[in-house]
Amino acid sequence: MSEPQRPDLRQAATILSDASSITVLTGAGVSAESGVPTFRGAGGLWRGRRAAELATPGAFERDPEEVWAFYRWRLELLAGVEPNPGHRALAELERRCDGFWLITQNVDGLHRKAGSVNVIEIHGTLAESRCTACGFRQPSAELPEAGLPTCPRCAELMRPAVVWFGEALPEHAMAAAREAIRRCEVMLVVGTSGVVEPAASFALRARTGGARVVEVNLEPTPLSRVADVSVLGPAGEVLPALLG
Ligand code: BJW
Ligand code: ZN
Repeated sequence: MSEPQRPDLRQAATILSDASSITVLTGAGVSAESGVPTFRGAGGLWRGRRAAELATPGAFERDPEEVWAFYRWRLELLAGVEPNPGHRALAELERRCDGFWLITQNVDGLHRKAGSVNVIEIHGTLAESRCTACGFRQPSAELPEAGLPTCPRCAELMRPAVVWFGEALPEHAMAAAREAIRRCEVMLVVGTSGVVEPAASFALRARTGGARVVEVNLEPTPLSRVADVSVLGPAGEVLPALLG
């Protein structure tokens, strides 16, 4: 891309370089170029099912075997993927910026793997599982490869330590996200469809608090109306170009 010529990219780069505090909100799109399927795009299907349909307490209650098969598939997939230039650009942005927070809806751990430090995982993490009864947490890598995993403490069913629809987000993560939104001069929103609450409201909240908003996505989203500038393009190309 010959981005320096693109006015949207130039404007976004200026907004970011003028800011002394930046909060980033990422979604599945930032990991798409690492080979991680998104939820709502063409690749968001598993055995003909929408990924978001399986990420629900109802699906787990009805058919825990199927939901665990879906998550085991994702864990296997994640074992073989690496951060892409978009993740690495965000880690570099953190190194350049005095105040920096990265709020992610992703559960894939790729931001930390890329070197980001101040990461707030509002939808939990696939790296851990927790007991449905006593809350005991265990690295997902230690789960048996087949069968329904049970708790080493109380023998009840384990589940992935992620946040499903209708479940509350972890309070410590929400508190950290609120603080990050309150303190930022600029919010950079990357690769999210902007339809899942509460994250879908973060950009508006930042804007109402006086922050400028930059969006990076392949296509316009409901958040584009809130953004000062939307840069259309793949995060793995746009984010490195934004840093210059
Ligand atoms: C690229 C790209 C490239 C592609 N470069 N871009 C208010 C109003 C209406 C409803 C609600 C409301 N408040 C709460 C709700 C209900 C619900 C909700 O929001 N529903 C809506 C869908 C209508 N929210 C909840 O239930 C949340 N809980 C809650 O609010 O609880 C309240 C409560 C309080 C007290 C007690 C009890 C309850 C929980 C939401 C949990 C979401 N969980 C999931 C699964 C996580 C685990 C897992 O991964 O398995 O999170 S669902 C799924 O969606 C996942 C994602 O993090 C999340 C967001 O998806 P994301 O990241 O935006 O991905 P996509 O695929 O949608 O979009 C990808 C984007 O990238 C696209 O725009 C592409 O164009 C772009 N892209 N390639 C740049 N290369
Ligand atoms: Zn237990």
